[in-house]
Amino acid sequence: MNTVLRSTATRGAAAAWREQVPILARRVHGKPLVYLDNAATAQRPQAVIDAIDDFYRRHNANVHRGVHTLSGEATDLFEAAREAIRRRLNAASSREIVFTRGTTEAINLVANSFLRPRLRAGDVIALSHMEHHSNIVPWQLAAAAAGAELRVIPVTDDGELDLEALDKLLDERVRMLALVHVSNALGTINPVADICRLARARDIPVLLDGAQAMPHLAVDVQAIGCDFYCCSAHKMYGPTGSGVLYGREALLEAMPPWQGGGEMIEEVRFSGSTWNALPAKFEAGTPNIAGAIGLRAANDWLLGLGLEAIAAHENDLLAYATATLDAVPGLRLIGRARAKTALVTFTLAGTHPHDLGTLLDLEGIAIRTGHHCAMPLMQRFGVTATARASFALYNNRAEIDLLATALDKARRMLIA
Ligand code: C6P
Repeated sequence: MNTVLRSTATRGAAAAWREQVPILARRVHGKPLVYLDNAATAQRPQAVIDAIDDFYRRHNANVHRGVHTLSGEATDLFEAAREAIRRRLNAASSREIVFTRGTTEAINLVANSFLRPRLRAGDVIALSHMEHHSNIVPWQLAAAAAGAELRVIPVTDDGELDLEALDKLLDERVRMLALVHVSNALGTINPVADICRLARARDIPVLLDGAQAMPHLAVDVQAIGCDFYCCSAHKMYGPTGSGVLYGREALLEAMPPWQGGGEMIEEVRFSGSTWNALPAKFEAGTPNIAGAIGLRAANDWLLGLGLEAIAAHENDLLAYATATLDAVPGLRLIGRARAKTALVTFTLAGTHPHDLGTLLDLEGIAIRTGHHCAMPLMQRFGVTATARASFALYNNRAEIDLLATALDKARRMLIA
């Protein structure tokens, strides 16, 4: 199929995908909702809403605890969700899939349980200038406790990692490399498999923050060669408060628990306790059962639509948005990496991003404005805030046209 026919076909499919997401039929300030804040959280398809509804209506019970029928059903659904995510990530075993509250909790788990016991004064944790605060602060806390330091991989003017600098920076003092797979503020897709190869040759463990990768890309943790991979259900059309830590089994096995409570133990005596097998060792307390079931439904939905078809459509949206916004007078796009997901970050001369966001909201258009939980990156580009439009599989070119028109209108109003 030639490119024009292919992009027309994917646009047709995207129209059908959109109909499966009920909230997109909403109006805001009397205008049809144009939801372009998908990197903050994506909207849920009916399939996810139904899966959670069905769980609470028909199967709700605690997991791994009861001998009764409902508990067995809930446990089966919960563990089936784990297996679905194992398959999605191509992890070697479901023991390597730990359910968490999201990416943030997954990173904190690794910083506390894996790194802290190994970290000594003078050690180095390497991370990049494009990290989300969730992939900075937990390492900062661990470094402060041990007298270790952070070392930052620079980002180029186009918003790519400086790979030459990265190569030099990974020396024998580095105990951990923590890196974002896809930047939430730039859209940059980092060459994580190459970087993991480099790190592995130097025995440096790698954690990848996959929060913004999972809605858009196929992810194979074995092919990438990372030690840890983290993601959040709500960025991939699933519920909030649910996410995953993938960890290589040998590493998870050697790590102490980081939270104590029910389910993570094998035996408890006042003289001391022993730990449950993986992954229960890291899942203290009643887990977010409906969250895991919703995550599985979201993942099934994504795979059912087809990751390749989604990528084709989103690449079309990115190219269209870049060309359209480049034509808006005074607009500065930040981040022009060669490999990007469908996300544009920008400033508009003479306007503050928050004013833009407010005026766009009056047109029914939802974007995110501010520092995007990436303050160091904002500093790198000499801004305190930007506006960000992040696209999902259900967005379309017409919405990008509406965005450009609304930006132009806002610009005239704000600089008048
Ligand atoms: N970024 C954004 O608008 P949680 O909150 O744990 O689900 O995800 C945190 C997180 C970690 N890493 C990256 C790359 C992220 O993008 C996020 C969340 C949202 O960009 C909310 S700040």
